[in-house]
Amino acid sequence: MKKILVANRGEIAIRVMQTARKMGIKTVAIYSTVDRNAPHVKFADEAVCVGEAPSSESYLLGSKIISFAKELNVDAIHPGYGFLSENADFAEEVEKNDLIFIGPKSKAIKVMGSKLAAKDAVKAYDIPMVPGIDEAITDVDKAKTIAREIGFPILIKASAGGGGKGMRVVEKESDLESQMQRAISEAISAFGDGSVFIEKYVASPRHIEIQVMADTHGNVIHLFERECSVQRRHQKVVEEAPSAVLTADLRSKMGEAAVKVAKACDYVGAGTVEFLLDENHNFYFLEMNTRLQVEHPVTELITGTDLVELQIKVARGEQLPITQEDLEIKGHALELRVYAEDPLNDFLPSVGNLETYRIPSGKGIRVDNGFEEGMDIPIYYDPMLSKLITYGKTREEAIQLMINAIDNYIVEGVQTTLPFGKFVCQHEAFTSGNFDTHFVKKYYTPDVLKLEMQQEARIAALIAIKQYQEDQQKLRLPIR
Ligand code: MV4
Repeated sequence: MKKILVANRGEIAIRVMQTARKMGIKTVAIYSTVDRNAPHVKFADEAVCVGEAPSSESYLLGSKIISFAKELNVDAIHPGYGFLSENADFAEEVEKNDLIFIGPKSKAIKVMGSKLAAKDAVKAYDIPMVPGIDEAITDVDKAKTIAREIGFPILIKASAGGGGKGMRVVEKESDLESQMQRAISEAISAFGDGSVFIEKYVASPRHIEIQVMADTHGNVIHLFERECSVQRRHQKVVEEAPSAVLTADLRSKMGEAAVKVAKACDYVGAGTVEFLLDENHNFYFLEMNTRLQVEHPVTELITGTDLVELQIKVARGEQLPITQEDLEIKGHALELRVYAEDPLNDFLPSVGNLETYRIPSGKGIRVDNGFEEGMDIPIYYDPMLSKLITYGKTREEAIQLMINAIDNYIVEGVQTTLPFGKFVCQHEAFTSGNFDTHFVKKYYTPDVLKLEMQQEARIAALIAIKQYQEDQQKLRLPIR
């Protein structure tokens, strides 16, 4: 494998290319017209424009990307996350064109892309699942019978949904029929598939996911958990590894379950098995993501692995170079997704120019960055600028490192989620580890953040005045 085309942009494109370069593999970047001068284009050995700014006219044009890959004698394509990374047809077309898809086989993508097919595949492996019905429901009376058995509140979920899309909470039986009809029609319009099913609603869960890695020789390992409960409208904002609440016993049970899920779909490559953990520490299989996830760096830091390197080795047909016994958790890692969004304005995208853009560095700080000072934030794509990751011996150290790193992350010209990240890291519910997926809804309001930002501004002003007065003393000039 001499040359890899990275079918992505931003921080993940650079991150994948960095590992390819470390392995002596040449890289090809693709870009849209608006990304012509983007850092991932400059970083690659070669680059090719695949079309206009809208993703549908560039980064999502699978066949066009494949034809460029063949023209440039590429051996493999890495999809990153998002875009085509979980598109089974793309994976199939890549392989049909004698290129290596750095990811799972299209069959595994298909199975795990349907929540019902995923449940079907894993149920033979005795994996704990949320009580409910594991087949598409069309008959309201049957739905009512099942709902009565499992008890309200229940959740109606779209089988083709994911990441919170196509989910509706139903509190009482009288709402069931109308909510089911809406869920079905929404699923048809959003996913082209109206299959819905119901589950018992787990009221205050933590969102815990297990990283798995499988090779083509039957070896499947897990690389422990990531806690992803701090989310805003199903968008993860802060992730960490390990979780603050998992016991060794729970970790081993969830790891074992995740490995079984991977085996259930003959998984190859890097994947993530999502679980809910309820207040009584019962865990339930939710779904499997068949891609390298945004938050993978926290796993790399606590295990000392490079997951992209493992992906490439597996794609080359090699055996995994590590066994389960080789792996242990060392230290604690925290990740903040830095979005060009305004936390004081309902996290709406903050469009503009990165007039000032200085990223922090130092021991225990990693920034997977996709932007440079002076760049405009394109409106066409996910507004994530970077991932700020800190690593310490303990969770407390990682949190303090994160707070300091946020203070040293200087961005002017757009608003970012950096102040929100600091709010999270300083909140008692977070620092105590006593939080769940409702953290943001429970504790965050723009006013709380405004107050904190004003207090900080006041302190900064007082420091500046004190410094000025001291300087004046030294210069012994009369204070004007
Ligand atoms: C659930 C749940 C509670 N009960 N299923 C969210 C997206 C997808 N990964 C599955 N998710 C959930 N499924 C049952 N039966 C809670 C979540 C969930 C969540 C729900 C609402 C708001 C934020 C959430 C964050 C993570 C998980």
